[in-house]
Amino acid sequence: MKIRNPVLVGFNADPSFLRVGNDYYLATSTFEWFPGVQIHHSTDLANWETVSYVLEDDQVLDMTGLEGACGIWAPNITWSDGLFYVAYTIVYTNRYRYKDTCNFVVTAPDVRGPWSAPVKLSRQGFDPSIFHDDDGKKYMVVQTIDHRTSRERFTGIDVQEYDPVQKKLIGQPVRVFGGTKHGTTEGPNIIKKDGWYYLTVAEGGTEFHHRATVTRSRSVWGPYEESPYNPLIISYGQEDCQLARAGHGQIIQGHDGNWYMAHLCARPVDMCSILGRETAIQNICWTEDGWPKLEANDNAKPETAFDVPWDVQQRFGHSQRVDFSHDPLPIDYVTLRHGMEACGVSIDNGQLLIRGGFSPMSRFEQGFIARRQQAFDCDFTTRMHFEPRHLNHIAGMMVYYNYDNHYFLKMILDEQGKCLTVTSVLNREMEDSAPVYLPDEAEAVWLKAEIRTRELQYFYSLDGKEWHKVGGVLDMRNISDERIEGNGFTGSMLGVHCSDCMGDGVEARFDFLHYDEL
Ligand code: 6LW
Repeated sequence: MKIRNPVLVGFNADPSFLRVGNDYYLATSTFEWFPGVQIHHSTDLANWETVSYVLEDDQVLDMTGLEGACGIWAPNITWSDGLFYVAYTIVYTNRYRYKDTCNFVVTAPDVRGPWSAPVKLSRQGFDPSIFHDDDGKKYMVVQTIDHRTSRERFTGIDVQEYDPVQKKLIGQPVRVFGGTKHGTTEGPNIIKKDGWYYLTVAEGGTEFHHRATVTRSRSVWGPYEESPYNPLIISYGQEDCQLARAGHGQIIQGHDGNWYMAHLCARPVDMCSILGRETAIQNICWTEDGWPKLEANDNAKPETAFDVPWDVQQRFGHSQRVDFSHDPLPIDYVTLRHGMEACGVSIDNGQLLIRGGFSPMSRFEQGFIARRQQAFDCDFTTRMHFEPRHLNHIAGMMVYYNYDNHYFLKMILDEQGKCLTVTSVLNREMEDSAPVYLPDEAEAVWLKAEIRTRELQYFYSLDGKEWHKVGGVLDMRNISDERIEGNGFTGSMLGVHCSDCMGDGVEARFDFLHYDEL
């Protein structure tokens, strides 16, 4: 049976891949979004469901004031002796040569938790993974960085023993692999097969030159030699390649005995990854001389489908209507840097209630809740109850990349009355559309974002039937990794927001959120 890629669509980057029995897991990065570390589960490799987040407590994951694209990077999930291990990095500062990072590991008998208190591993580098050797020893494998301008910025992969009883790293870190000429060596993970330790890394940077490189050694301590078949996967330079940016992968053996790799990819529109970095799976075979390779072709080109030897019905689409009068909030909805409660978001009397926070350009107190855009063509609709008493009471709907890049359909009270306007923020440049005035008696207003690949048009309605445009057509390509200044690691998010820039306690209520893929 053929399974279509990507298997995780929309912002779902840096996959770590695990099988336990007949269950498959993927862990993906969450950056500044809360809760941290998303766990996806499948039994057939085709249909994946978000089953949990690892870091759900504000005390355990403190991202107060962190810049966009900081926070949780590249988690790694493994399993040993009845326990799941998740290693992850919190990136506090990411200012090119200097990075302030901290690497942690947590464990749990079930991916749904409860997870142990985080164990601090190290503060050098990022993308830690845990390797469980068959002699019972455990190791942290991590990428490293160098702040000297005379050196490569990413300096290679270190291995250090981890003692699960003392819950700390022991001995000294050993540099086991310096990376290849392609540089930006990151995302390391080790598997053991036929007496070889195979170290897979991402190289070339997560943009269009991204690739996966595989190496091996007879000892966990290296030295690791490069595969003659490298790269293991690469999109760059491939003809008619539907999955760009392929790299950052992990190989596992399926319950059928076949081998599979999950890896990062993107489907850019005019070189703009609007849906962010996604996750795909490829079939892996082993050469006679013991190297893993893509089964489908000799060019290491990512394929848009892979094979499994079992029957499967792949489900597509993520349309979802949440009616707060009877539905719980789905796991897909996330908040910025803090949990819902700290963000002033709650379900109250059958409505979603957002207590106003700081403006959407702040890194603090965001009265905002959002979900991923997971299809190029979709509508996002809500009905909002909001009574602005001031210009600085603001609420509405956002198509959001980060604080410096978003399109906000917002309601305010200006000198002439209650109105809707669209504010475009593109790399901090702000522009407002002409206000559209609402009748004073309008008690609720429907808001809609219509997204058609490159184009976004906002609408409002007073009855949910007759729709009127607000502002002009907006360019969705601006909501992408490539167009935003600085690191672009997330993707387009759709949500509802309330700002209280007076500080007098204004709030907005929403009856439903309807995300509808076409
Ligand atoms: C991540 C690194 C990477 O930590 O990008 O694509 C970084 N690979 O491994 C942020 O996602």
